[in-house]
Amino acid sequence: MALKSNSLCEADFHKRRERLLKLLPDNATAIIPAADEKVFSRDVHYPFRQNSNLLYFTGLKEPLSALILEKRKGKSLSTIVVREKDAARELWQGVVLGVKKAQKLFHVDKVVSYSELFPEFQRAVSGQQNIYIDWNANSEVDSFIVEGCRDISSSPANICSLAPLIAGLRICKSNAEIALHRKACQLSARSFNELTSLLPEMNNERHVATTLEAIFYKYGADGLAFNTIAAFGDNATCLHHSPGKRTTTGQSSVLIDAGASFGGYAADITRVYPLKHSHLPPEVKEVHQLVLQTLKAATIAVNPGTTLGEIRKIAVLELASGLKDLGFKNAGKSNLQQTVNRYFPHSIGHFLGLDVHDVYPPATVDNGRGSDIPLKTNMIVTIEPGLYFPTKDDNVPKRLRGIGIRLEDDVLVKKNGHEVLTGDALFSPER
Ligand SMILES: [Mn+2]
Repeated sequence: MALKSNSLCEADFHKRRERLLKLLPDNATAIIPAADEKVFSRDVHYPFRQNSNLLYFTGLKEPLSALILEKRKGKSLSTIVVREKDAARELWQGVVLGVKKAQKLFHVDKVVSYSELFPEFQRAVSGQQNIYIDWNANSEVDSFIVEGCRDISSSPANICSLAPLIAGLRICKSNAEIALHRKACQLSARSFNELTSLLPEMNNERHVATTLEAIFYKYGADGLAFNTIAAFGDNATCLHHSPGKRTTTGQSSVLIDAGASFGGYAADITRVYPLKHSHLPPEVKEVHQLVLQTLKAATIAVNPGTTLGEIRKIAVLELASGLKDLGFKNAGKSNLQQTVNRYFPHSIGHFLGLDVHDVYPPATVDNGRGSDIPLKTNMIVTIEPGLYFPTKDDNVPKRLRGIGIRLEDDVLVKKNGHEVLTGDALFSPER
């Protein structure tokens, strides 16, 4: 059981809690629960993934824990809830922190055992005017709030979502977080490069995905940032293809979209490589070159003040002129840019952090992936243009049907520009 995110320490987590307390109005309580443990089958669980918000404010990786922050008449109170120690259970499930150790570790006012969770919630929300909940992390806590809060609170309380307040804190990264991201990106890039020399020996998509994951762990990853995508041939035209049994027979290329997490922070890289040969087939190479050129044009545009929406427009222009060269004609009423949107149906990128599709404050007009948020120094975004040509589409030149290319880097916004954190990941294999 590892408790803390690598180079972050309790002083960092304490500072974050203080910042959230400052954002809360007076006479308010905020509740951030641990994630649910998800059942795989009967008494077997999926690997536990902590609620990123609890991780952000405490570093706690255990299920059955929570953070409660209160402000009453100007005074603040911080409470951490942890599972009590139990030797018989710990024999099976591993050692937990326990109340006594948590009291020493955390700079909080109170530590309460999990068996006291609901009475503690009742006390914490009683008489408060505003109750802020981190919804959708824990179904038991959600239903407690929905069913119980109205009866418990002596005055009619406002129940609101904590998500916008927390997203505002998480979106710009501290130097310590950037160091962890950099490490996640570097080890992921190095793993991609190492994988390329093993591709000629691979049997099927799952073999490719798990081989890359093994290399992540060899270099010290603490997990996967998301489920690895490995797609042979025309499987790459499915954006989130799950690696399956497809073998290398008759396949010339693989699209891999994957990333390690390090210290809890995500990397997210996409590359397309030849499987057996040192070069992609010429028609795949044509599309690859266009997407690569688009990636470069879009990456250059990453600067403070610009938005992902504006960067996408640059990418669309680049792709539109490229499609013309590839032999696409204006289809009926739609112009080339509309044609681009058909074959590039996603955003140019997303914020990156503890979550691979990281949080961003709402109140944006696009209701999408935060594409109208002006980028600021120390935000991290992905840039990932792609083109996906279906196998059956008469508007696509025949030689290009069934080709899917996406290329993706992770980019740190800096005061005077940007830094490509995944720049070590080569676009062609080392063979
Ligand atoms: Mn991505």
